[in-house]
Amino acid sequence: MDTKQATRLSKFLSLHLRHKPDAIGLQLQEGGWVSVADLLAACATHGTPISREELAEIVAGSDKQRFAFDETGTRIRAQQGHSVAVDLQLKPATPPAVLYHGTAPAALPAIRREGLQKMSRHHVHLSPDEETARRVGARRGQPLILTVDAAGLHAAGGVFYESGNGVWLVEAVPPEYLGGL
Ligand code: HQG
Repeated sequence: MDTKQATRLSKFLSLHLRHKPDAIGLQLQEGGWVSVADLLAACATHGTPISREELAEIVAGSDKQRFAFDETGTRIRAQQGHSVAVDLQLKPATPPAVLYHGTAPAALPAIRREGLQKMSRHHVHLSPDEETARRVGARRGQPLILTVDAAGLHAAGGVFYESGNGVWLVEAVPPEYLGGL
């Protein structure tokens, strides 16, 4: 499979495993899982046939490890980024002292006022390093990188989760924990 095709299929999977499972007749189970067999059947029925081998290649090759199989290999889920109601059953974890968030300069006035909000997702997404944050922010043009005093927010009761692919998740980041504003 070439990169272009892998990206196209990965986007199709992201759309349905995070946002619109019902559009291809799927329902996410607890933890966000769907059966691999059901997923492949649904993809085929909806004009995007994917073989098991291609699916394995996409999961293994995803630059951000967007998807994961369960331990039996019979179920799959998106590791983060959902907008549908789903309990990923992640365990709270202690974050590194500093995390990063890449955003667009246009969002800055609102972020100064309200801090980082989860917007349409379940959590605010934070990156473990500046480079990753830069890539996230660059999706919206010239990126602006904010630092997050994760240790401070954690000490103040902020609950952090690690998504399994290095993305840190938190309900919100009040402005006083942000640097680079
Ligand atoms: C901004 C992708 C105004 C926030 C990425 C961001 C990531 C505010 C946008 C993952 C705000 C939300 C998540 C406020 C936050 N006022 N704007 N108070 N608070 N924002 O896409 O973090 O490729 O929901 O800065 O790589 O950009 O899909 O979040 O710009 O890991 O796997 O509102 O999605 O991963 O945008 O990206 P998003 P994000 P995938």
